[in-house]
Amino acid sequence: TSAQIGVTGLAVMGRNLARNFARNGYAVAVHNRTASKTRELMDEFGQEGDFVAAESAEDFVAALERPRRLVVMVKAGDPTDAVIREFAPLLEHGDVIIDGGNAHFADTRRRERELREHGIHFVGTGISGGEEGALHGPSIMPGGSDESYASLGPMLEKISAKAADGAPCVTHVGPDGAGHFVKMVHNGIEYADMQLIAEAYHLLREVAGFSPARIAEIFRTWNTGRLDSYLIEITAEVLSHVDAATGEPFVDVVADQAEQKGTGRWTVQIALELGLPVSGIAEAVFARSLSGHTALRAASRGLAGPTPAPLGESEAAAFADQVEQALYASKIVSYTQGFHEIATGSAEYGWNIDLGAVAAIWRAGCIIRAAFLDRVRAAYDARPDLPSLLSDEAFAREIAAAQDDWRAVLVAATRQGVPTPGFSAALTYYDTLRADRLPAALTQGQRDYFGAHTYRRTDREGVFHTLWSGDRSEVPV
Ligand code: NBP
Repeated sequence: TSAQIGVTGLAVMGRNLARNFARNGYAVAVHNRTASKTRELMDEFGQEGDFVAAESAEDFVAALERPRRLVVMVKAGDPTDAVIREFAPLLEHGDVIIDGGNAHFADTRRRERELREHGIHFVGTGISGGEEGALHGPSIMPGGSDESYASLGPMLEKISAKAADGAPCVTHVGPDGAGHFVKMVHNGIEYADMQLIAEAYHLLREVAGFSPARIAEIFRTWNTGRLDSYLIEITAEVLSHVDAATGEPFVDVVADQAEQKGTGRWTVQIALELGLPVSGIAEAVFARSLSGHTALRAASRGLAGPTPAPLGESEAAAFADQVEQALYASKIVSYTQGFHEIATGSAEYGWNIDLGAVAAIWRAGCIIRAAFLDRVRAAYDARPDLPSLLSDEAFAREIAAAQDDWRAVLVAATRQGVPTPGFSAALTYYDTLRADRLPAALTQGQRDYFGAHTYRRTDREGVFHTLWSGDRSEVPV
């Protein structure tokens, strides 16, 4: 038999992706370093479609029709390089290696360059949606050459999630590392979305004094409006879950130390390198990190501060509406920052990424899927050179309507001592951008004072320095 596509690496993601291809009518070659996993897949799911099991790399490659298409779904990092080293010598000019793991885009750029020298296309592909997405339709973010997308695109379109309008959630993001870069920012935005939702929950719990079950109902209501999204939906599920062992709300028996695998951190690291203020995403990464500093938290528990006093019933219900406004406004800011990072990465690396198309392929399949993304897409489709999502008239109008409540929520949070790093960072970003004058002028004065770092003036062209330790006259530089 000759298979149209092959998948090597048959842990949860690879196995489900292979089954997804097979269910869509493709003949799929399957391979795994440990061959017993290949046999398990055949035993359990072999009936689902046209699979070709291969135990050796040679058999795997021989099973593929040309140009060969090999999907690599192994642990990101060194394992990906090991697999490439194993397979590349067996491949021929025009063959395509698709890396569906969570690779760092800089690694993808290096691998693409090295393989291109041997005439092999390397397609670094972001895949979001977890196990379920891989099986039933993920959001797919492929990078790489136009030629590789011509051969691969139709297959990816078939297995991808479909948005409500039927559009497949896959687009050719751009050359080399573009797909993995966009997947990285997707995960950064995911961190921010999750943090903002967590803060909304915390406020409803501590300031409004609601139970997890009641908060679950509030999230269910929000999920029928403009916040309609997968993450809001699962939040309601998690909050309404009761622990079987204790009968307590599940959220009260889980250790409050959030972990992370690293893609959110990459988003912030790269943003720092590119000089980009992704403060909301950074606060989300920091919030997870701080939650895990248990010794520091224990040592700080006795520090002074208010004890939240829950509101009365009618005030609490009104407060919940304000929290919805704060959450929505903060979400707009997170996406503003994330898309700014994609636009900047695209310019830096010459990827020419279509931001509207990125928003469109996140509408289904992935973790941040949301009704909201239709709006983001519309904003960029109307104006591809939009300087920022906040410059979109519709979003600006919504924030204008939300901002009083957004501020009121932060006042209440501050007064009651409930931490809101995400909401606060978002509002600070917003107020910074809209300010006529910033105290950065003073910062420049200080820098010039201690380090002769010079400054520019508002009224004249040129660069200047004041002789601070002399007669304080100004000299042009
Ligand atoms: P894992 O990340 O747990 O990787 C396990 C697979 O890697 C196994 O098939 C294993 O083979 C193979 N492997 C390793 Br480890 N080292 C290898 C080597 N040196 N040579 C060949 N194969 C090697 O699997 P996963 O959770 O399915 O994720 C796969 C990729 O998809 C990762 O990059 C992940 O970041 C990404 N991803 C995961 C999700 C998710 O929700 N889990 C979502 C989106 C993307 P063995 O069986 O022989 O040990």
